[in-house]
Amino acid sequence: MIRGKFITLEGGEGVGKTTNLTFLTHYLGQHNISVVVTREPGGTALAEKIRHLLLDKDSEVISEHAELLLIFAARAQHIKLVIEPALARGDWVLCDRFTDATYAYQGGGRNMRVSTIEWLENLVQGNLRPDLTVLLDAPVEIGIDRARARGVLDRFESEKINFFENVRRAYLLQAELHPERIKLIKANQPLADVQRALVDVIGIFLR
Ligand code: Z5A
Repeated sequence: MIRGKFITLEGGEGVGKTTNLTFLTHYLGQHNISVVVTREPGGTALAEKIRHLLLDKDSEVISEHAELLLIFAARAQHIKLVIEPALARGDWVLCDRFTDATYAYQGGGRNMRVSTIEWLENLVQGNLRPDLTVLLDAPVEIGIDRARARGVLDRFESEKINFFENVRRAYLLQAELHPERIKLIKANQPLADVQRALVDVIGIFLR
């Protein structure tokens, strides 16, 4: 059995990850590829409970270490129950955010040490890394406006603009550090253009 591909979508608030994940799922379906669509934090019953704790705006103050460890606890569960079994049976996994989000939000946004994140990444993931990561990038105001248009903001979305600028910077640094894996697509262009770029990037795996 040929192992499936592990593809992640990343980017700040409202850049269009969910919209493009749906598009990509249909596109791969047309190529007869069996796809598991999932997200982080989340993807299993326990990990979804952790997601709820992390996004709850009315919770007690969550310490930065607690936040980081909860994210990796959810990830450990997600990898074991969903991601690894799917890849092993030959399915492709499309995941809305993964560990690049931890480098961006906890590393960039919360200013946590990169070496701590790396240590947890190695512990929880072993050798597992995405085969491809699409980074949707747009000026933070654009994404925030799109997210706010949706209504109630969660615990992350309630952060100040400076936080999101730091998140974006950390994402761009990840792309610079991993140019083979991370492909950047400008998200502040018409959706049809974003999706054309997405098809180009994914095409490498379909040949
Ligand atoms: N988090 C973390 O801190 N550390 C971690 O390791 C991980 C996560 C994994 C939950 O993520 C939170 O978890 C996240 C970081 C933290 N923080 N926040 N916030 P999430 O992925 O569930 O939440 P999100 O980033 O807020 O996703 P989102 O707001 O749903 O955005 P999106 O999926 O990127 O966008 P969308 O829903 O596809 O699009 C938003 C709107 O824009 C929608 O109306 C679209 O129709 C529209 N859109 C999309 N593309 C376009 C273009 N090109 N033009 C015009 N309009 C567009």
